[in-house]
Amino acid sequence: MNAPALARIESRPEVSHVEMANAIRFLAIDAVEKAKSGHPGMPMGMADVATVLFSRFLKFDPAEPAWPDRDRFVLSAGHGSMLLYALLHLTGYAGVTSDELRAFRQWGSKTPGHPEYGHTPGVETTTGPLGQGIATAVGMALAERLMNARFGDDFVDHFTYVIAGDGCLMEGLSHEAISLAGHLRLSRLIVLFDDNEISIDGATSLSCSDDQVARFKASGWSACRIDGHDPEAIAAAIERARCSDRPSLIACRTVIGFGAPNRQGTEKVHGAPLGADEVEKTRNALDWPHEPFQIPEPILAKWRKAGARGHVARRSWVERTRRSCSAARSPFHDGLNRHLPCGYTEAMARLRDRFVTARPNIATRQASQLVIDAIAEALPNLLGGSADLTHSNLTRAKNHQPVRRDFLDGRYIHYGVREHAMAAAMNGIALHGGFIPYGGTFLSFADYSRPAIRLAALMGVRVIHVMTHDSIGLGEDGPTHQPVEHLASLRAIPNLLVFRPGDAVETAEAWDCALRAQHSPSVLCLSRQPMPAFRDAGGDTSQVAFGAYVVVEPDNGRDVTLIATGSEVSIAMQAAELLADVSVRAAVVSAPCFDLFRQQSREYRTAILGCVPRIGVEAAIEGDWARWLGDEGEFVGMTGFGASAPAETLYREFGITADAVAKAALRCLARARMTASYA
Ligand SMILES: Cc1ncc(C[n+]2csc(CCOP(=O)(O)OP(=O)(O)O)c2C)c(N)n1
Repeated sequence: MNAPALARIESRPEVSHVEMANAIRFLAIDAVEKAKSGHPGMPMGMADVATVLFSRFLKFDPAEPAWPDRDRFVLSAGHGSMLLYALLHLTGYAGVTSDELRAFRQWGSKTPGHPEYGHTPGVETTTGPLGQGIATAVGMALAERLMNARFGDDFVDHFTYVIAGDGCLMEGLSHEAISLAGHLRLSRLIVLFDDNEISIDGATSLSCSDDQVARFKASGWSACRIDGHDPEAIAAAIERARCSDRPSLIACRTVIGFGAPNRQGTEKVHGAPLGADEVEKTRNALDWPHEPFQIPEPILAKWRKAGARGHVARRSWVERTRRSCSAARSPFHDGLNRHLPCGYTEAMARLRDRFVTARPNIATRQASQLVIDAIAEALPNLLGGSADLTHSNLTRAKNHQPVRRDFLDGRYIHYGVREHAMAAAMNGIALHGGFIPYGGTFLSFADYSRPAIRLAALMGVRVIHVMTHDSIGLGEDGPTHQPVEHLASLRAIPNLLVFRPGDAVETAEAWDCALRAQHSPSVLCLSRQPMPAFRDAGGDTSQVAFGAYVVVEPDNGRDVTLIATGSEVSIAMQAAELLADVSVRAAVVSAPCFDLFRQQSREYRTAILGCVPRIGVEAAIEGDWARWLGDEGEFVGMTGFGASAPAETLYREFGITADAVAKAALRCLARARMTASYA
């Protein structure tokens, strides 16, 4: 805004807080009305809180939405998306125009039903599944403190603010998240709780009697309750929270649908348009005579001025960091930069060569441990962790010290038994920027983190899940711990790379693919049990990057192709030898990543799979194996849950053996011959 324009605005009578808040309310009302769907109640109720936060506290610059030292704002109650879109529009984010608000929830608009990261400027994370936002924000607030410990206040010094509703706090995930945040004393995390005592079914008293303030205090937070419609009370509470040495909850008592005479305070206003009659009455009640989507110029100007507040802070951050010596500046920018440094490429290549030469017969979880140790120094922004299974997942590098509330220089996070919060926090860490997070648990517990993994895939963030104990091969712990359907169900998530490497070389290559996948999360499914090495160098290119490749090719053509993943590749190789004994030429294909294989050209896929009967081998349910096997193929794997016994017994009893694979191949060949003779 130029100086004369500012001077004109300053000479006018002051625009009131109420007018600014009503601008949010009516943009939400009008957009939901036009879309004929959406959630007006929450934006109307939280408009006062949001106005105070965005006009007095939040450090942001709409001209540079990705400025690294901005405060993060997370709308955990994502159904109230119009609150966020209204704020982005009012404060001047270029992409969020009045036309975009008019196109709320419509095809191609920047204003989808729930906020989507990467889709709308100023949206820090995708929210909508309740509880995810607050847990993701814990990761952001943690990343902020870790970066601050490394680079100091000049580079990193910001807050993470969250608006969460009753629904977010009812979700179990919120408990894992607030417990972790309290334990780590994430003092830059401030949650504004929309304490309106209403959810979809009606009063929250129908299903919940928690004392949220006491609950948060018990988890090590500062917590208070205020009138969420009193701007000075809101401001004072935020001031106090900013000075706390703990994360803070501000329970803002609000009226859902504030201002709608017949609907406010009831569930009717949660998720449906008010209707023309009630909109009219609300306009009268709140003294807002303006046409739909019309914001009077002085009010818009006041909002734009609020949006321009952060410009100076950003400029001074740019100057400050530019002045710092390059020794501090380059690692900071290297961390934010998604590319991997040369040192990493060399360290990984050295380790791969070592594996090729030594051919270690080790579990892939052990190979993964060696990978982490080998690259940890070259990748200072690698941030490890485990949900209390460090010694099983083998996720901690020798030089990784644990993060503690009094040691934020650490590089390893003991997430505790909180798989879901770990996955969501890793999303927040990746979104914040500066780190590549990875975290471990057992593959069978992927279900505990699945909603956060799905969001990572939807957002396209690089988060690496190390999931060990990947099949019945874990043995005696039994069927509760033996994943059978997990590979299939994870493979069903779009944009999630699911790797199941079969030896040390493949494990190194899978890690490399995961680290290079800048816009996809990955799951590394790793074995508990050792298995024989089968890979030779195969040139310098990663074979895992192709998703599937030939490990054994008979000299004079193929009769059958045996396709396997992980620990079953060696079973397929033994089967190929059995078949050779009866003069059947079997190729063996290792398929460590279906998703990457699907991305290869049709020619490549056909060359690998061969135009012959195909047998799939995987100690898991069939899932979408038929895609690779066709109708003529057969699958050797699990058809139900596992059992408690030593691994060798389980493989034998469930019929996942070289003998079973060879027999399946012979059956397919016999069928193929019969079909040919009829034709
Ligand atoms: C995990 C999940 N479960 C269910 C829903 C559907 N849902 C959306 S809003 C909502 C009620 C939330 O209540 P509250 O947080 O109090 O929001 P308010 O009514 O105050 O807007 C529900 C159940 C969801 N979005 N996410």
